[in-house]
Amino acid sequence: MELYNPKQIESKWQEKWEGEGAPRAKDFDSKPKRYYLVEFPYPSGAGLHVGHVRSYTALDVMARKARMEGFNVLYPIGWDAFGLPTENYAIKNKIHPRQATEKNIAVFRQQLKQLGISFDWSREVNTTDPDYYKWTQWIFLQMFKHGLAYKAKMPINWCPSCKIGLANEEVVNRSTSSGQASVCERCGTETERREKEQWMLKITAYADRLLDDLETVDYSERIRASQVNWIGKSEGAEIAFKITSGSPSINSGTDFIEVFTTRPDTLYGATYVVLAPEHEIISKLQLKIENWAEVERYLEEAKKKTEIERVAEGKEKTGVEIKGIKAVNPANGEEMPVFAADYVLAGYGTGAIMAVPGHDNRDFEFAKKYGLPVVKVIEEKGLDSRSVIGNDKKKSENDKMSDREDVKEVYEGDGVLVNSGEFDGMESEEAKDKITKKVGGKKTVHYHLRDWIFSRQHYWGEPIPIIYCRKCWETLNSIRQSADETLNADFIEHPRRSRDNIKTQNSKLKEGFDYVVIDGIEYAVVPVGEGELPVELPEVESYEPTETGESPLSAMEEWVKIKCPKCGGEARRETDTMPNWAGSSWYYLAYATRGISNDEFLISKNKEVLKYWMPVDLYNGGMEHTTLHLLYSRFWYKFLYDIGAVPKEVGPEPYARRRSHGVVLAEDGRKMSKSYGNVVNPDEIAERYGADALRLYELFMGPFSDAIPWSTNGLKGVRRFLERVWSLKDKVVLPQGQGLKNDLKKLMYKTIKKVGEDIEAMKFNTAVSQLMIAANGMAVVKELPRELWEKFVKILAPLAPHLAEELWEGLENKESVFREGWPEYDEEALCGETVMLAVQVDGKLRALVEVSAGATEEQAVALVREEEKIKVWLAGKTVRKTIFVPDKLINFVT
Ligand code: ANZ
Ligand code: ZN
Repeated sequence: MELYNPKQIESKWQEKWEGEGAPRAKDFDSKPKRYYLVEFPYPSGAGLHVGHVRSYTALDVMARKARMEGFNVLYPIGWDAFGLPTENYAIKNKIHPRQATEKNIAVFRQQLKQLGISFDWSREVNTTDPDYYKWTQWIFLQMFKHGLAYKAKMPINWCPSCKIGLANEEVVNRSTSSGQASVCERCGTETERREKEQWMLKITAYADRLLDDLETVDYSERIRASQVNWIGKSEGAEIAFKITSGSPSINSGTDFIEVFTTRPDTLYGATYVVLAPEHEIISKLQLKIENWAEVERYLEEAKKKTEIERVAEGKEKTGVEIKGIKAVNPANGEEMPVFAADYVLAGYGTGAIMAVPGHDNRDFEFAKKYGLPVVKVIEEKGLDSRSVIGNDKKKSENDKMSDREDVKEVYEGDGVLVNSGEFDGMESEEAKDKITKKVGGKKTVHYHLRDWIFSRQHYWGEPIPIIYCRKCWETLNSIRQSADETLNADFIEHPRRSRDNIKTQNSKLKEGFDYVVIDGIEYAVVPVGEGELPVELPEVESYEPTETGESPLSAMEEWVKIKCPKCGGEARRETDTMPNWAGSSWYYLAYATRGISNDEFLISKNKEVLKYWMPVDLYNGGMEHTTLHLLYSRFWYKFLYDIGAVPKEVGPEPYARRRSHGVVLAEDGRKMSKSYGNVVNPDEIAERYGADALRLYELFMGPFSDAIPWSTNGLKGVRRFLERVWSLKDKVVLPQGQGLKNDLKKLMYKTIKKVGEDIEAMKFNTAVSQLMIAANGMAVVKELPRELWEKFVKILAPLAPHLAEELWEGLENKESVFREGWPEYDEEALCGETVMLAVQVDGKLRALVEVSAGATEEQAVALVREEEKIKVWLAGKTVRKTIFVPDKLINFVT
């Protein structure tokens, strides 16, 4: 008997699939299309991860099956190749990042081919290819022209050692002696926050549509919920609190703090006001502040923390009272203290809150620490106040002060108002509106979603195609001055509201007045002409960031200096590059338009081909990309749709269905990591056990969306299964004489049905186990009819393609098994199948009843209760519980 030799089999078939056998998607083919998409990898130096294998194999199974079913399948792959790790590697090893990238891609490509993933390699894309990023830059220019790209001063994470601005994703959280700290990913130094002019993309303009359109797509619930949370739509009101000051001589009486609250119904319970440390009004009121030195010290401290640290749950709240000023509660005229505290964030709402410690946990913690009063103003419906207050003695209604001291628990829900003047007895929902109205508040909606910081001070990214021109600025300046006067007036009125800031910025952009200040000199912002794209990355000597934190490109004087495309004057280039989220925001369109000349990628003719392929039928990727990448790419797609780069017929969403695979953990249950030394290398596994074994094991390891630890035993089990399948071929008899043996035939039908349905439902683990059941069934017969064996090989093919091809060829077939149709099964034959169900009453066997196999509990109960024998035993009794084991047993507990 010939032994199963995957190495030989696999390299043989991989070679065949390279040439004529290569799977190709055909634009405009008359067959129905299927577009399967996996997140393209970042070609890191570490090579392919077993996590990639899980996702890529799963969709490979679906793609291969769909081809057999007669679909024109697009299953492409490419490289998301810009990014910091490659840049760091290049700096360390003194090679060009492009060289490092090419080397890594070659390794990845080889690895993927060795796994037998049926990608259409003719459509490969690479985000670092100038022909590709030309279009990434083109999209940026369109956004700029539509007022969606603007420059603003933003707080960034600054590494004082590397002298570089880091994006949030480049900062890691680490525990230090002083608690959690944010440190630089490169060097481990604690980061600070700094303000820097950055390019921003206005994703918030799409917040509502990104939220509402989730209704029109099929995303798993986990993914949908995390998108909803990330967008964080929050409806509430803005309410103004007047500021008074102890020294009336300098009190102009016109200062207000505007707060954003989702709970205006709790206004009577506000006992202090909190400002974010960055709130502009603090410095504006400096003259009135009695403890300025102390306040300033606190503001400095707050700068060192990241937002994540600031809002971390359970972290001790800090703050400082701003002495010398008070805020007036507009509902009851009570004066209350004002604090600066970093649990209030500058970038959300108005950057100021009214604190209601009786009904908000964060405020409660803070109030306890600083000895501030806590007032209960909401009573849970249907409870008396005793249980809410958590105190044993019930207070008399008008004993408000002592009520304040006794509140020990926070009630965050809605309810009925108390201690709220004329609103007592009203329900929260109604009171929200009425109180807002009474105090002249304004109903508003805020989103947790922020605009996207789009600048990076790195080399290895797409250059932002913008030019700064001094001469254009001078020409425009005279017009600008008059326009600016009105804009400035607006700006002074709402200095702290970033949204207004943005509006100002944008109206400037639209009118062509946008400018930046570089080293104290103003320049007009001029977009690079579309015909000049791509703006290619220049060759630089060093990829290290500059001393000032500017991008390495800024040191390239010959590249930076350029003639202004508008006036021909001396101008300079933007030296920031795009984040590595840029190229991945539209790559699914690049695959679909791959057959088109690069000059037309997103313009003109391609519309038809996009109509043909889009939307993506199924997009699978990591749960960790659910918020950033998935949201960013939906945003870019919607924008392209709005400007007509994507045809209307495709609809406003790029992905019809989105799923996520669970992480593959190490055998020890921890995350795989070089530092733990527990990384499983897919190459080594494929070498030792075979690619088919690796594929099948990762499909079999557990439910697709669950995190699963690696198990070498599990892998060995799968390998033994493949060996068993291999040995079955020796029992095949051809041609077969009489009809198939009935039970074997049924088993095969059942297997075809289950494997097919499970693959579509992405239940790969149960599909594999059904194949195992079938193999066991075939192992016990002496002769295996060829017809049956053929069916088995076909349904095995998408999962273990190498072995299936070899077995198919062994049946003297000339063509690939993937040219075959997906086998059918006889539904009726399956329906006819019956089993004997053991029926118990109170645990005692009372009858054996024949029911159709796979009957549900409901069906079985209905049938069984009609049986005379059972009727007798159940007469006069009530069934309290039914225990049902499908196809085996039913037990009535009375
Ligand atoms: C008073 C109040 C009473 C609040 C109460 C809550 C409960 P979401 O739902 O996340 O939008 N808040 C507003 N701006 C903030 C900022 N910049 N930083 C930190 N917290 C801020 O949360 C809205 C609530 O979070 C607002 O409603 C405000 O506290 C706080 F019983 O106002 B609330
Ligand atoms: Zn110019």
